[in-house]
This record gives sequence, structure tokens and C-alpha cells, in this order.
Amino acid sequence: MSLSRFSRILTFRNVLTKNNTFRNINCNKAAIRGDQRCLRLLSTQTSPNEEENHSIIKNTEKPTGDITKHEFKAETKMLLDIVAKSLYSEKEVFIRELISNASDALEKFRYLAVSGNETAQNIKDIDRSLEIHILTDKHNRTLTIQDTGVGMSKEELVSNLGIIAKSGSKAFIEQIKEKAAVGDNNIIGQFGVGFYSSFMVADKVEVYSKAVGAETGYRWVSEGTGTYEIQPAEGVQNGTKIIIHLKADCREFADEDTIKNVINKYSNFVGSPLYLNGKKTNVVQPLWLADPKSVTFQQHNDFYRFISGSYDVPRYTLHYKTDVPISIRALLYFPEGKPGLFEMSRETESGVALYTKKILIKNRTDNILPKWLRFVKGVVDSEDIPLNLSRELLQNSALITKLRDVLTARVLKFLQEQLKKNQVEFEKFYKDYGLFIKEGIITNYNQAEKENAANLLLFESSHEEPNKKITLNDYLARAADKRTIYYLAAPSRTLAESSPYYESLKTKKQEVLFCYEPYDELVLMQLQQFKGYKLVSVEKDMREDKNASDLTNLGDDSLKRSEINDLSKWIKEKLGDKVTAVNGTTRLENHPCVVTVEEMAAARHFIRTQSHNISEDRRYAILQPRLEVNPKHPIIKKMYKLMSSDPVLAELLAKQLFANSMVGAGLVDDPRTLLTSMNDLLVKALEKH
Ligand code: FE6
Repeated sequence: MSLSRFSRILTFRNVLTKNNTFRNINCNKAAIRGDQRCLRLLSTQTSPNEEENHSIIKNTEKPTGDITKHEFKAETKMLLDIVAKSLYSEKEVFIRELISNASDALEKFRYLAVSGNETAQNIKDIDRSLEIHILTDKHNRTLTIQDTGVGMSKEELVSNLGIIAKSGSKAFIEQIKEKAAVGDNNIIGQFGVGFYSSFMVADKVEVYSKAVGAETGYRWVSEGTGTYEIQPAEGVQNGTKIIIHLKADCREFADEDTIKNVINKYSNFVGSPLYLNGKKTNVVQPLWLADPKSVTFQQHNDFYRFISGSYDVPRYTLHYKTDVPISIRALLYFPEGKPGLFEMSRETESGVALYTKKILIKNRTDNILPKWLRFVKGVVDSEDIPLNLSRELLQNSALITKLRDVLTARVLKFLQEQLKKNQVEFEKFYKDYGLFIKEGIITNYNQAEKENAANLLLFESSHEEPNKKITLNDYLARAADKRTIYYLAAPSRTLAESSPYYESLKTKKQEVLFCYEPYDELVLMQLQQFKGYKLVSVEKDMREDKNASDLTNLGDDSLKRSEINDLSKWIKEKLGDKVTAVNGTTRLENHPCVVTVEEMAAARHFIRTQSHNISEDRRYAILQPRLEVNPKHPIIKKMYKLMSSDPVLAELLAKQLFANSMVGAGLVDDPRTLLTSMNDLLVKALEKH
């Protein structure tokens, strides 16, 4: 494989995976979905009178007919025990879980009703009000939660509890156990599993449920030990009612104030009206539809925390509305917190939920923003997206592509505005999230989009104080040469400024961008050009500079042209296949020689990641280094003399200079390899003293 081919196949993905920091981590997807499920912000229907006492919880159910007794499957039983005993550090979260289930059930009903398919035609009571009710009863020590959602059939009452045990079986349970052990209490993401949490506080749970389209309702009851019972029941209302018979030491949950606090803590944004003892408790606000000017900081903070499931605040907020070329209401947040390993992983799903007219299509929708913007959290609502958008459509539709293009352009423009508005703040953002921008440039195939993202790149410059950062646009604004942007990769400012590759441009007072992160040079190499300017690494420029090897006018302090040719030929002979060529250059001042290769960024990346499993010969064959010597440098002039007077010393010197130059180019992963030959050289050089 040649270096140029290597540089072509170089993608950000292997950049990331070769570096230990960004190993893909297998996170349980359910883990992050936890609170998100509650994001059904939607129905704004309010009851006619907010103060009016409104309750649907009544004692209408009468069990009739045969009771069938079932035993939990062994795995279900295990899961139930874990959820009930060790998963959550806080008991109160069972309320969040049950509300979230109820909200899902309502959301499903709302979806059925508007999707207009056959089932919808048959729904009785299709315009039932979609509500969640909670009733506390201190006297009977019970807590009841009831919804008017899709409900469960007899089969579902049996199988819903088995779902996890069926799908993930033992491995899943092991995972849960581990998470529980480290106190990660947010892993239960599936419908129905959170239900088990009620057994943290209950010594008996009673469920009445009637599914859409079903004739009869059922009663399900269990003490959470080994068995449960199912029995048909009359008077069951559409939806699901769960009666928690509280353990004696959990009687606090039969208290209205306790429940109210818990609701405020976890379930602020539940999409359906939520009543506690007949009083409405949540005020539903689809924040993204509000007038941006009317939304307060506090509202944004609450909303952000809710949808992201994190505890920081947004650092930037983009509240965006448009109707052309597509209807979009978007509320996007850029987190204040630094990205964790989780965001770093390219396996991570998007943080953006997709809605149409306040109805959720999909949480964590991939493809509505490019992968590299996976750290952005928020909501996108578009009236133009059909409700029944299938999974395949979500991935391939022209509509989604349009949505994504418009949003991406808007996000990039927004970030550029932030950069212009307050560079100090933006630099903090760049420090934390700059890597994502770079990923965006490397992974994008569209040059225009690459360049859009490149507007956000920041670099130190040879023409600015250390630590002062400039953009590519800043560079262009004062560029004398209207074709080229020069950059130099180096580990630090000091090394950049004293780099042999930069010497001649420094003399010419040519501005050069300094990049210190290994990714920077890969990014600029991939970008290739910006606004019509070619991006040129000074190392590459040195290799390609034809004038540099024009050795006609050298002056007295230099080797003559013929001498240079003899010396070059001789060095090439001694170095053999380690170099492809040796020639003189006029671009060096204080350094005796440098090594150039075709694609320095790719070469360094290759050395960092691959060199250890390749033989030395092979390594040089791939790199194809060229040695450029400075005919004015005392060492080179001396070497020319030694060539005839002490060829052994001259050869040691040539090899050492070459090895040193390889280190200088950043192409040696362990500089200790130089030491033996260095000592041999010193022995020989010091012999006569
Ligand atoms: C969770 C009780 C089994 C619906 N509505 C509500 N909860 C639901 C479903 N679950 N599953 C579906 C669950 C229970 C049993 C599963 Br027993 F709440 N509110 Cl449609």
C-alpha cells in the first residue's frame, strides 16, 4: 500500500478507533431513553375550568368469572426482584415510571386515532379525553393511577411482563444487575418494565385494563412474589388503572403532597393532562411552538434538562422557525457540560426528537442532523412530515434529507454567529466540542458543507501572539497571496516556530497557521481548499517547491552545484532504500537537512497507528522519504570534505542526520532508537581528541 492510497482511505472512523480514547462503547440504549419517554409534551387541551375538580377514578370494576393463576417465568421473576429491590436508589421513581407508561399508552391512542387506519374506524369512544389521573387514599393506604390510553388485552397482561425476559433473557438481566450495582438507575427504557418498580413500595398491585377494540376488561393482581392472577371484570374503563396497595413503611406515597413533589420533580412535561386527586398538576407547554421571545431562561433550562436527561444547562440555544422550503419548528440546545465518552462514540444516537404537529414520531431520530452533531439536544417539529413515517422512510426520504440540509445549514450559521458575537465564549465551546466539528469536515463528502463547517475552525497563527486564535476567514482577509493558505502541524508553538519546514516562509513573512492537534492536519488535508484557496502544508510545499532546488545562484558560503550533486549521490548510495532521493535545497537556513514525504499528515498518522506491525524496510518503502540538504550549512560542507578524507565518519554522519530529520518530521515513534548510532558517531568524531 502506498502512502497516497493510505491517505485516501484515511477516514475519521479509523482516526477515532486507533486512538484509545474513542473506542466505541457499548452503552445500553435504554439507559438514555429513561426520562425521554416522558417527552410527550403535546396535548395542550386544557379542561374548561382549571380549578374545577375533575376525576375519572371510580369504583366501577367488578371481577366476574374464572380466575386463572399464572407463575412468573424464572427470568421474569429475577428481573422483578432486581427492579423491586436493587435497581433504584430512590423509591419515589416508581411514580415517574407509571406516569411514563400511562403517557405512552395515551400517545399510542392519540396516534391510532389520527392515523385513520382500520383500527381507528372501530375505536369506540374515539374522542374520549386523554388523561392521567392519580388518586391518593390514606385511609386504605393505596395509590391509584389511571389512564385512558390504549389499554392491554388479556394476552398483553400476560406477555407484557415477559417481554424483556423473552427478548434479552439472561444477558440483559446480568446487565441490569451490573448497572444496579453501580447505582445507575436510569436503564429501564421499555414499556412495561418500569411497571415492576411499583413492587418497591407495594405488597400488592392490582391492574384493571381494557384494550382498544376489546369487549371485556380484565383484572390482574399479584403480590410480586411468584405468581399472578387474571380474571375477567365488568365495568372496566377504557385504558389502564393500577392500584398500588402500599407497604406499611411506604405510606408516605398515599400522601398528596409527597406525590405532588415527585410529579414536579420528574414529570413536569408529561404530554397529557395529569390530575392529582381531581386537580390538574402539570401545565403542558410545547416550548418549541412558543414565541422565542416569550420563553424564559428557566423554561429553557427545565426543558433542556428534561429532554437531555442531564443536569447541566444549555450553553447555546437555537430556537428556529421557518416555513420555506419546509415547515420547521426547532428548539436545539448545545450542552454546557463537556462531552462524555458516550457522546464521543459514533454509535451514539442523535439527541433530537422528531415531532409532527406536537405528536411524537420518534425520539432520538438519526438523520435529521448529521452524525457529528450528535451532541445537540432538542426537538424538531415539522408539519410536512407524514405521521406514518416508517423506519425506512426516516432513513431515506427526500423530506428528511431536506429537513437535515436546512437544519444543518442553520446550525452552522448559528455557530458562526456565536463565534462572531463572542469569541471568548465560542473558544470554550470549541475546546469542548471542536473535535465534533473536525469530524464533520472529515466525514462529509460534500465540499460546500465541509467548507461551511470549516468556517468554525480556529488556529494559532505565526502572525499573532501565542494563544490568540484566528479563523480561516481572518487569514483570508489579510492574505497577500490570493491562492494559498499555509499551515504547519507541530506539537507546540515553540516547535512550530523553530521548524525547519517553516524557515523560509518565516523569512518571507508569510503567515502560517499553526496546528497542534494531530487531527487538525488531517482535517486540513481532507478539506483541501477553502473559498477557492488551496490549503497547503508547509512541509508539502517544501517537497514541491521547484525553485528550492534551483542551485544556480548559491553564493560563496555554499557548496557549488557540482559538489552538491556529488554529495547527494553519495548520501543516496549510503542510505540505500531508506530514501527515494537526496537533493539540495535553498529553503533551509539554520538546519542542515530535512525529510519530506508525500502526505505528511497521513504519514504521521500511519506511524502513530500502524508502524509497529510493519518491518523497517517496508516502512521506508511506504513513506518514500526524500532528504533535502542545505548546502550552506557547516555540517553539510564538512560532510562534503569528509566524503574523501574520512568516508567512515562521513557515512555515520549522513545516517545520523537522516535519522535526526526523521525525528524532526515526527516520523519516528520512539526517538530512543537513535541513541546507539549517535554514540557510535560520537566515538568516531572524538577519536582524534
Ligand atoms: C405496563 C401492568 C403489565 C399500557 N398502559 C399502561 N401500562 C402498560 C401498558 N404496560 N404495558 C402496556 C404494564 C402494566 C402489567 C405491563 Br400487569 F402497567 N398504563 Cl397500554
